[in-house]
Amino acid sequence: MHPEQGSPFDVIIIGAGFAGLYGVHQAARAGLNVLGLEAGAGVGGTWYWNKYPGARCDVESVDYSYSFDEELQQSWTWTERFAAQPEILAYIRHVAERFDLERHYRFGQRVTAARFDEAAAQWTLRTERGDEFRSQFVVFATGCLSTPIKPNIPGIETFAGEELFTAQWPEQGVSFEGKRVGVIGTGSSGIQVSPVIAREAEALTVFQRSANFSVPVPNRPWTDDEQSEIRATYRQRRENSYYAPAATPHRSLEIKALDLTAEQREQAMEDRWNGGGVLFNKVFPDQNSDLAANELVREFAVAKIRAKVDDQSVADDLIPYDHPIGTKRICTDSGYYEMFNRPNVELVNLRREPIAEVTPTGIRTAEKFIELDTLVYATGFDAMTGTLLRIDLHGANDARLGDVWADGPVTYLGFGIPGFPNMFSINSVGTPSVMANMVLHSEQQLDWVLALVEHCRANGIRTVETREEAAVKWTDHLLEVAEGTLFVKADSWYMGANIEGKKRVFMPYIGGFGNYRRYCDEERENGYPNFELTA
Ligand code: NA7
Repeated sequence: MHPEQGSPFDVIIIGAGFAGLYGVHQAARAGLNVLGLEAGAGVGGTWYWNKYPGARCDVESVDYSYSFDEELQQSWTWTERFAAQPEILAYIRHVAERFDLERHYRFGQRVTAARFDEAAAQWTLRTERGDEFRSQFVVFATGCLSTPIKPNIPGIETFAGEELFTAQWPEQGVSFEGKRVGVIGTGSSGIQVSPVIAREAEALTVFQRSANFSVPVPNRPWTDDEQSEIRATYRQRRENSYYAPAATPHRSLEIKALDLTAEQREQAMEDRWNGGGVLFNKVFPDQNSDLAANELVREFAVAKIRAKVDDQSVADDLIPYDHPIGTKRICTDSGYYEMFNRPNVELVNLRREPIAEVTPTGIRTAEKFIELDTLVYATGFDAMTGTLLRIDLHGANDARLGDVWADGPVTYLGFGIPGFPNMFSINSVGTPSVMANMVLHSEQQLDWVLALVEHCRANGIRTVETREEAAVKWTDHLLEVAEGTLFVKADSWYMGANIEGKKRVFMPYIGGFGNYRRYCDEERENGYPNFELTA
């Protein structure tokens, strides 16, 4: 038991990823008695858990980093344009050390239950270890993609070889030399890890249920001149990002796809393809809302896949036919399609040849048996709601979050859930987090929440709770915005479609980070009219 457990904290922030760490830093700076709780043994969040070889961010390093401290951003040097996981984790550790943040945290403390006591206006959190912590406010900075899922395949528990999850990669790393490896899953994680395994393993079999689009990452070291230029113009770069659609300086072209000539379109797509996935997903302003515009982009990407793969029957299997391009997140790879030209790599199209069973020594499909020493699960996450719903979370009147959200998640601006006073969820359902640069998004989220906490403390307010009608209206609005796009046409994790029995509803706010931020600003500037503040 820690000595602090007895006395309540002003605020407990759960998670030591980009969001949680920033929140703890700003709360401590504001003089709040803050505690951080983290399930992992160290800081890093997503980048702590997803240590698989090949893991790399698709947002440029100089954007995917904190902006709140000019000295920090001037003194840190990103070596590569698109940072790999080890460098991002080193950066997060550097930030934790620089601002002495670990002293506020208890690590290895997974929160399993949370309950609001109305009489005391206090939250009690219980962890897996059985420890309890109390606070007036609680902030869930627990990540959008932080609950990995293991597929439900017959016989999977009988596999006697090595089992690995990309989202829980062993600290000490793994050797694939001389091994026969199977990778299940072809989203961002499977597409990044497979080429690395292929280079080392005796044989690699990729089990693909749905094909995805992937754009090669145009990674390279930053030159000294670029480093100087970035440092000189960093403030401006951030200004250009704070109200931008994806919280980076990059925007789509202003002219609609069909208003350009064929040559102009081709050139635009080529330029954006060469800029990486997060540029290619927004070449034209109408790309994600108009099927004809989308089809042009799709055809371009299909031609790229065909040009990379020698065997056109394999290329046929690698081309997605089930969703408009971009409505599932476009992946970022280093040699994924080319990998299928190697003699030691095989693609199994599970749509044509489903897995019949996993046995102790391999996988039997409808057509053959594949012997395996190692099975890698890159099978995704119970996205956005999964982590909160796995906590036994009770708000006012003992309401359980699982019941309140039985018909789908309802939030006001993502932060507030009606019936759950003094509780804030970060980068949640109803925010553009997963569509934007998560680091700037996290800064915005925590700044907003901590300003509200400060407002409460300055005005003697004991409880703050979002109004139900505001949450319903916001949730209707985000669905309405989504309905105007092609995103609702895909069976994506944005829609909850990757989890059996999960309510199918579009979860992120797709109207852009800048617009979302303006709604948040307005709420704050107007004195929080959509929250019930009780003295
Ligand atoms: P994703 O993108 O959810 O990918 C998971 C993959 O695993 C996807 O190809 C799934 O196919 C596949 N999957 C899941 N269950 C099964 C079963 N039972 N059998 C075969 N294949 C299966 O997760 P990632 O970790 O790659 O990426 C998540 C995000 O992280 C990404 O969007 C970026 O934002 C960063 P499906 O498509 O469901 O048919």
